[in-house]
Amino acid sequence: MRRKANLYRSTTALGVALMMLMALSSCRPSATSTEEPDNRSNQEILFDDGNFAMFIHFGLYSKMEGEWKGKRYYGNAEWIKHQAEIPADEYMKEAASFNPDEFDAEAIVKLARDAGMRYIVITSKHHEGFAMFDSDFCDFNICDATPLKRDLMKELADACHRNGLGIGFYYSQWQDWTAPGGARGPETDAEGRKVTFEEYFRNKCIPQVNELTTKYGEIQLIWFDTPGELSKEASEELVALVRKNQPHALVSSRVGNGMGDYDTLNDMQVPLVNHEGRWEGIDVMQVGWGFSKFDNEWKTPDYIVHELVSVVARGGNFLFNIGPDSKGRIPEQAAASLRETGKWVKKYPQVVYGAGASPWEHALPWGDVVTNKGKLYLVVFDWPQDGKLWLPGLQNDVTAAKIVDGKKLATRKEGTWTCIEVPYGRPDQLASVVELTIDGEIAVDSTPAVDPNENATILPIEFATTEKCKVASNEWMEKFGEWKFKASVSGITAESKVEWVVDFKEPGYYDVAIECRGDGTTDWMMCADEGNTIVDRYNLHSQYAWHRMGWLKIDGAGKHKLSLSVTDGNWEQVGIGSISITPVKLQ
Ligand code: JFZ
Repeated sequence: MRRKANLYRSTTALGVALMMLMALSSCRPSATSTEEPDNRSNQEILFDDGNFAMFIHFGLYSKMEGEWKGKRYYGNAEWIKHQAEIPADEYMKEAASFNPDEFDAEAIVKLARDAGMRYIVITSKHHEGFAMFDSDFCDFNICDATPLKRDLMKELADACHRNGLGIGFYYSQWQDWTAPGGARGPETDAEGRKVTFEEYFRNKCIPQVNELTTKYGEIQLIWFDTPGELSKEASEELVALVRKNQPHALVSSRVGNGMGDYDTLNDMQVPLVNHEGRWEGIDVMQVGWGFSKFDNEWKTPDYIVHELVSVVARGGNFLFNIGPDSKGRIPEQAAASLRETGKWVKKYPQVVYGAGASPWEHALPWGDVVTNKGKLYLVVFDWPQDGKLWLPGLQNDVTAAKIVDGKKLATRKEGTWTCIEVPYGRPDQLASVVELTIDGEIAVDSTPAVDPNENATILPIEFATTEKCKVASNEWMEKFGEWKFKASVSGITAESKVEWVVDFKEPGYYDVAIECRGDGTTDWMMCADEGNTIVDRYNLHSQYAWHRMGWLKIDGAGKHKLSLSVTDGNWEQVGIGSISITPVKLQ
């Protein structure tokens, strides 16, 4: 059983009591269920211990599959009304020919189970305003406006309940592009009367959330989204409504105004260091959330496993999206990728279910670490070539080591390092798992360390300390809705300091490279605290790129401070993303 340090932001007395309980227990990373009662609701347990769930974007937009009037739209296919600027009345007419009669709730639930996922969250009404359930408060819904006339939310909720999965509903509470008064929706009704947001909220949003929380049995959560300019009172009212009807259901932080029971991080973002509290990382099978027939960038099992492990290792729960097509079918590529992911999860359940965050608090050069019942699980994505897996900073003695479901391994300590003797061939094509049993409470020095193998150790700017410059997160859209994030240092002057403290196992030469951007010629210098210095000159461009600085000499093993500076050139335009350090192997 896992306890997470929690920023439980419920306003109820129960919530406060729970928060205190969790804050207390979070000091004990490996409490077993016999030591203390588990007071968490089923929903909290599914979230905290399940760690892997399915997101489904399915709506009227799925009918278009990324195409409108013969034109292709890229990125978020669920935004096609907005992208193709389709007028509300024209868009609403599409419902008459939306017939996803191959939607098979049992098959979807089976796929989620095969993938190892513990609950499903489906869009019951996205920004387009179309309800995928039978609603008494707006006819623009799947039962009243389509030839199908099936309440697909009920079918999926029932199938989840029958098969022991949780069910949660996504509901777009602020944006409603077809309901008069909804954000980005028509400003007037059919009679030309001006309609306020308050009227939309009262007459559609609140009644529909009431339907979702009363008609579908016990639910896992309501996933509100894009709160926009929603008032604090409106967010409070939504939370109170969910609480009244479903006392144990969770509410996503995107209900707005700092409320909600857990944080949803930005799309496709895994934090670099452990994130406190109850939180969820989200990602998507294609580029967009709704199905697009033009999008072939299916995530591979390799990517999904890596992402899942990274989210769990940072302390979160992973919600991964698929989009059914216009007939309600799960695309074959999505199903195949998820099934393969599930095979891996079933082989290593202890790495996912009930697994806790990495004591290193960040990824390691070869992979990541999770904890479970006091044991350490090293998930290795880059299997070492020379039979030695190096673990930095573990202060405990290792009493046993093995490949999960495989042979025992020998380990030894070399200073602050633990060396695990591993076979040359990687045991698992996707990601291999090494189990360490250790003596006592886990104690780790999480200072970034250069991997002694020939892997490059990459140190993002988030691990540096900086002075007289600023670190900012840059975000940009690659395609419509495809967000990318990158932290970098800018505002550099001659006085700026950018420093990393890094642990080196051996003295010797290390090949250093810098990921940076700029405009034109710039001169660079890197100094190690022992006095060794290297310099170089680059002609930089607006895109981030790697530039090799070359061999830096480290005289003594252990922790060293590396300082990077720009000594000449167009400082204004310089941005620094990361550095990489690779041991130079010399006989
Ligand atoms: C929203 C929706 O607009 C989108 O269609 C999809 O449903 C997604 C899951 O959520 O998009 C967002 C919302 C918030 C951020 C990014 C995309 N964010 O905070 O980075």
